[in-house]
Parts: sequence; structure tokens; C-alpha cells
Amino acid sequence: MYKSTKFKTRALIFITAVGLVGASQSAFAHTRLKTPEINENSARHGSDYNAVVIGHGCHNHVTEKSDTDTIGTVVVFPDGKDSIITVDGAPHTGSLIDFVTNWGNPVTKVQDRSIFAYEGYIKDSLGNKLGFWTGGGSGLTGGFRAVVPFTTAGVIIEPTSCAKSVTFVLGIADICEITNTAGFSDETVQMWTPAVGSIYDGAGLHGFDSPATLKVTRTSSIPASCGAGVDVVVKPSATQLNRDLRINYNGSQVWPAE
Ligand SMILES: [Cu+2]
Repeated sequence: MYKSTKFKTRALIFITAVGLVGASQSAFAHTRLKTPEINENSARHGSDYNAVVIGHGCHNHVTEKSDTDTIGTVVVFPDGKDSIITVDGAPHTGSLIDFVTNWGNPVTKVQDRSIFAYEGYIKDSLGNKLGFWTGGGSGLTGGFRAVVPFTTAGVIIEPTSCAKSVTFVLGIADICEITNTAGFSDETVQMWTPAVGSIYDGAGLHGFDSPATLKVTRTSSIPASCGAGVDVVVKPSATQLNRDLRINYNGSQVWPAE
């Protein structure tokens, strides 16, 4: 009797623990950067090696899990031109150069065809690499994670500014089925974008307004007049996401379908 009760108690503890692990995994399994916080550094000291970690596939209505295969992903950083900037949460009317001296060409893809067979850059009109896409091939099997490697260029915080950190908010879409924008659903795409009014907001979808971020922490001294310093957040504009968060291949748009 005692043993039976003890077993039941242990079983209950075990089940509870599994339940907790399950819950925390789903909370932390969203698509994020492998290293979401780095120190400011000069590009001449080398890039920061990082990766997008695809946490799970799309919603599978048969298994009721997020285990539909992922066939590609698109990743875009704010361009710093028409980006949405806040300082301690308050809108900033100036430009990014008030806080960062050398933003403009933030990303280099680390070539890797182990999961997706094709990859390419997303560039601005000057050729600056603002992001990348990768897709095709065998793809990411449901139930597994993908580590998609890239590097970021050095970020130098403006020495005269009061920024103690600058956080760049990314726009990412993990694609399970190619559709047009009207076909976006939890079954076809996992949208990790800031809700800034773009066609990729994904209202009501799984990752709504839960984007990946890269926080750059200041290591140089802050001017004494700044006090403790301020936290700056930089999001891509709706205009930029509408223009840049897409896959073009051999001169034609693959995703979203037109
Ligand atoms: Cu998730």
C-alpha cells in the first residue's frame, strides 16, 4: 500500500516534470538567434559567428504538433535607413547613426548546404547585405531543429551617445508551404516578425510579434552626463519588410507566391 502510494506520487512528480519541460520547450523553441547578445566590437577584429536556430516546424493538424517539415527560411536585419528606433521605449526621431557609427552591411552568410540546398543574399540597392534566404533540398524534418549559420559585422556604438545597448530586431519567416500572402497560416509559415504593419505581421498566428533579436552591449565608457545610459531598439520598417522579406531566385520571386 505504502509502495503503491509512493509509486503514484513519483509517477505524478515525473508526469508533472515532463509537463513542465514540455511547456518550457514550447515557450523557448521559437526561432531565435543562437547567440542573442554580443558585445560591441570593431569589424576589423573579425565578425561574430552566429546562427538562426529554427525551433520547430509549422502546425500539423493531424498530429496537433509543430512538426510539419520546414522547406526554407528568410532572415532580414533592419536596414538602419527608415528603421523604427526607440530609446528606453520612447520613439526616437533621429537616425540610427546617432547610436551606431557603422551599420549598413550587417550580414554574411556562412555557406552551408547541410539542410537546405540553395541560399542567397537579400541586398539593398547599394549591394549591402541585409539578410539572406535558404531553402530547397531535403529541408528540415519535423521534430528536429536547424542551425543556420551566418556572421554579423562588427557594431560600434557612437562614443558620444548615451546608448548602453542597441538591440536589432529581425524579421524571419520559416516556410513550410509556398503560398501567397493570403495563404499565410500556422500550417504554411512560422512568422517571426515585429508587428510593424507589414504584410508579414501574421496577426493571430503562432509567432505573432515575437521576433528574434540581436542585442549589442556597449563595452566603451559612457559619457558621465548620460548617467546609467539608455537602451536602444531598432526594428525594420513595414516598408523594408514588404520589400526585403522575400525569396527571389534566378530573377523571379519564389516566396511569397504572387
Ligand atoms: Cu514556437
